[in-house]
Amino acid sequence: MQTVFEKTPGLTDAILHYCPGCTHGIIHRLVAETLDELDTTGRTVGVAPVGCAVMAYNYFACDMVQAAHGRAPAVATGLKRARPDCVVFTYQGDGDLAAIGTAETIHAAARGENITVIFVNNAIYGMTGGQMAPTTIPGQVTQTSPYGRDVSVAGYPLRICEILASVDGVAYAERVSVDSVKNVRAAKKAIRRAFETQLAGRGFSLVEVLSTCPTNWGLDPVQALSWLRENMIPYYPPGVYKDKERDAAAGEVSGDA
Ligand SMILES: Cc1ncc(C[n+]2csc(CCOP(=O)(O)OP(=O)(O)O)c2C)c(N)n1
Ligand code: SF4
Repeated sequence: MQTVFEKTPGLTDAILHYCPGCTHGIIHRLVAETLDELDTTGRTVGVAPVGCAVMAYNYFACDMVQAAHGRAPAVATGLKRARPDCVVFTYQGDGDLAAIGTAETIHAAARGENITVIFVNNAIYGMTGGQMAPTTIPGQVTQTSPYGRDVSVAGYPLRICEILASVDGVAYAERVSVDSVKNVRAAKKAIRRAFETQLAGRGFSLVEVLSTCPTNWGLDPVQALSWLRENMIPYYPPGVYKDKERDAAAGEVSGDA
């Protein structure tokens, strides 16, 4: 029988524990495939977060470390400084990166640490039961905002790519989505660009991936993709928010999406 599709060797044989329709699995695949294509899996160290991706250390076929809530960019900083020959990435949810880990994220970015951050934005705390996250969009119903997020009480969501684009140490920041084949392909391209940025020693790179949480959104997998498309994409527009190298080549100061 002819094989038409194979698991990338950058992922182990462990069976993913994610809920049906959760796009964490797609994002794992894109990261692992990219590391394989760049021939760097053997010298990569990934940092797993808390949250649903805590067990990422079981899935990536590279060395992995697990960091306490939000501390992944700080752990990655140590790893990269100790072993600059290694490719170092963090894989973090929005609760991990944009709530308790805000300081680690901003300061690693400000220092221009030569690491790559894969930021999975599903607008909710997934693992702990669907509480409101800093990325929960206005009006969105969660366990802790049962009448919808009220910005007069809970404040406004954080747009991480837009924030990081203003930080000088950031070399590359792009937002992508994995709601369609076309967008998955674009996400792969962005992830590759982020790792290439690190390999070229240009500094901090981040890819924000708009992702689903069908379980805590209370939707089936197909409805969850539609919800992402109709609600998250308008609030979090995909695009390249910063690419220092591209901007320098074009003679610009900084790029917009
Ligand atoms: C230091 C610390 N504080 C809090 C927690 C509890 N906790 C575990 S997962 C999680 C939320 C994770 O949400 P997110 O980062 O959005 O990831 P997702 O599960 O949605 O992929 C929290 C608060 C923890 N494990 N460690
Ligand atoms: S709870 Fe949400 S984010 Fe976590 S695995 Fe399930 S669908 Fe994915």
